[in-house]
Amino acid sequence: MEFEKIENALKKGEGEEVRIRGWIYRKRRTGKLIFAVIRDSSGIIQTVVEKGKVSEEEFNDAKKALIESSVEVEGIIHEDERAPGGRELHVTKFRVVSFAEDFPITEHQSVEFLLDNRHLWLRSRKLTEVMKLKSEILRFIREWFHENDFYEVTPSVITMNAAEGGATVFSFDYFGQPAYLSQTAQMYLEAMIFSLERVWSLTPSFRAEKSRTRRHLIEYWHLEAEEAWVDNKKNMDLQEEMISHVCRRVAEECKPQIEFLGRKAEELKAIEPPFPRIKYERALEILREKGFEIEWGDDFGVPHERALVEEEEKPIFVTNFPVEAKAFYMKIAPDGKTVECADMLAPEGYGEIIGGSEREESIESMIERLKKDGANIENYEWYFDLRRYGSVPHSGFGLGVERLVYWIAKLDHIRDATPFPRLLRRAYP
Ligand code: NSS
Repeated sequence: MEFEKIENALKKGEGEEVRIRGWIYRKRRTGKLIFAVIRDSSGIIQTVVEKGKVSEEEFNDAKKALIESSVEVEGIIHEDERAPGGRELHVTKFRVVSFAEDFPITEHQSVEFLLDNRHLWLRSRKLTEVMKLKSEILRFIREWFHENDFYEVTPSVITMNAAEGGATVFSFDYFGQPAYLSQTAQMYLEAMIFSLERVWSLTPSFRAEKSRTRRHLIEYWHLEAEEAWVDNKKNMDLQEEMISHVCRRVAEECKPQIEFLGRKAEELKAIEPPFPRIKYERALEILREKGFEIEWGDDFGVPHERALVEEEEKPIFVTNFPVEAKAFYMKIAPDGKTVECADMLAPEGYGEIIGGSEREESIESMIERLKKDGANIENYEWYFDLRRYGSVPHSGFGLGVERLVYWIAKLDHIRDATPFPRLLRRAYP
C-alpha cells in the first residue's frame, strides 16, 4: 500500500484502509489504548493503538515513543465527530522509524529560547502555516510577472557598489579588494532592461542596520523589478496591480493558512487599485496634525509610517520625498527639490513594503549626490555607461518579501516571516 497524505486520509470513508507517515504530535494513554495524534506536512490525524490489535512489540514501541518520534502507521478509518478532522485511524501496524529524545520545546517558552531552538520550532503549527503561505505568495508573484511580460533574471549578490548608502553595508575581502554583500539588485536590473525591457529578480539583500524594530531583518528576500519606458506614475500602477493580484490569489487559495493566522479573505479581496497617493509634503502635514515634530527633509521612521496608515484598509503611496532624504539614483522632479519616488505603505499600521522610483538620467546629478555620501565614484563608471549608451526613461521598485508576509499574515514581528531570521546579534542557528 502507498503512503497517503494525512489530508487525503481524512477524506476516506468508514472502514477504508490507509497507510500514513509522519511525527507524533500529541500522545496520551488510558489503559489498553494509546491515542497518538500524528502530523505530516498536510495536517494531523488521531490514531488509536489498542493492545491486542497490534503486535506486543508494536504496542510497547507506541507506549515508549515520545512526541516528535517519526512513525509509519497503517490502519482502518473510523468516522468519529470528536476527533480532529472527524476521522480516527484504528491502527493495525505501528512502526517507529526513529525514537525521539525528550523534545525541548514545551508550552510557554520565552522568545529567546524559541529563537535558540528555531530549527525545532519550525515544526510549530504557526510557522508551518506561515511558510506555506510564503511559498504560495511567491508563486502568485511569479504568476503576475509572467502574465505581464517580465523576464526573471539572476543578478549577483557580490558587489562593489553600495547603492543604498555606505553606512549599512556588510563588507568583506574579495581577493584583496573590498567588496560588499548586496543591498539591492537594482543597478544590475537596470543594466538588463536594455536587452529585455522588463525584468525582475528575487535575491537575498543584506542591511547592516543597527535597528531593533519589528520589521527589520539583517538578511531578507528582495523582490525587485525594473521597467524600460515607464515613469513613476506607471511604476505605481504596476505595483498596485501586482499587490492586488497577490492578495486576491491568497484569498482564493490559502484559506486554511490565513484563517489560522487571523486574516480574513474579504480584507484581502478589498485590496484593489487604485491605492491612495499622497505627496511627502501632505504626509508631513498629516503627521504634524497628529502631533509629530518633523522637519522637511526627515525620512519617515516606523512610528511615522504607522501613524499614516493605522486607519487605512488599503496600502497607500507616499511620493515626492525631498532629494536629500533619498538615494542618488532617483530622478529629480521638475520642482528641483523632490524626487520621483514612491514608498508603498501597507495598511493597519504595517508601513513600508515597497520602495520604488523613476531613475535619474543625468550623470552629473548622480555624481554630485554620490560625492555627498562619500562614495567611490570610480566604482559607478559602469552604471554611468547605462546613461551614455541609449538611455531611456525607466523605473523600478523593490519589495521586501518578508514585509509582505508580515502584513498579509498579520504577524506581530517580521522574524516569523522567515525560517532562520538574521537579527541584530543573532545568526544562530
Ligand atoms: O531600500 S529600499 O526601500 N529600496 C531599494 O533597495 C531599491 N533599490 C529597490 C529598487 O528600486 N529596486 O528597499 C526596498 C524594500 C523596502 O520597501 C522593504 O520592503 C524592504 O526592501 N526592506 C527590508 N525588509 C526587511 N528588513 C530590512 N532591513 C529591509 N530593508 C528594506
